[in-house]
Amino acid sequence: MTDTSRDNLFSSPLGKVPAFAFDQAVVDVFPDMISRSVPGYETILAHTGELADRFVQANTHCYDLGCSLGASTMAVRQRIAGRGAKIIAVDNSTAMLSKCKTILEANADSTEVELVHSDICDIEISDASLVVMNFTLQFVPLEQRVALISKIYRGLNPGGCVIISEKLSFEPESLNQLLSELHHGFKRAQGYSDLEISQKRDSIENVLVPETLDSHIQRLRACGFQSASPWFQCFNFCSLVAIK
Ligand code: GEK
Repeated sequence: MTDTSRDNLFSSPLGKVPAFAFDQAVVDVFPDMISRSVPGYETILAHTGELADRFVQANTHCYDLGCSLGASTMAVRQRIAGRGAKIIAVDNSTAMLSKCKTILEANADSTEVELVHSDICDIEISDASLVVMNFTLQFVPLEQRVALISKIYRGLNPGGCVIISEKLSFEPESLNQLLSELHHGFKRAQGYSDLEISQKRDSIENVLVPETLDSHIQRLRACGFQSASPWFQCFNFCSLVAIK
């Protein structure tokens, strides 16, 4: 990895820390940022592929909602060759999508991938055997989350699967604090300084709004998913699977 792709966006004192945005500066360091910030990211990607292998049906649609640079799309694509399925990868950041296109073109594969520039709340979901939302729901305004999960439920074929990976919050606050400190310990071990950790936290506050595991499960059930469970958790990061 070259120095230019190392995430040092928050390494100097910024004075007033701006609200986090998925702009070109973030895109340029994104793979390094997400792998040093999200404990279990590689495991979640690998098992997104594993779940794709189990759930993706021939000639159906797979959705990668909040695809960023296409890491989840590629994890799925590697495991579903020859099924005639199509992956629809959606993101509302132009900078992300443009680099994602370059990366996907450099890693050509027989499975068709359609890149869509849109808010995931505005797209149609149909004939889906798999919907992946790896670390994206947390950026959707709280009041839009029920409608989004309901839309996913309606768009999935019976037996279809949604994967939702998220940062979690915890109750009571003392437990939230503990899990958050363990996460910060992980980031320190990955080479982030205390200044970087605290400025990133200020920047992402109010942009990334985490919920409790209970809230996720209850919403999934209320939207129709009777089968829903976390399959992975490390500190305050979790991945859930729900089946229609
Ligand atoms: C991965 N899944 O590497 N509509 C569309 N895109 C959105 C929206 C929205 N409403 N809100 C945020 N995004 C990826 C990682 S990153 C997670 C996902 C993170 C997009 C946003 O532009 C960004 O690309 C992505 O969701 C979240 O497996 O950075 O923590």
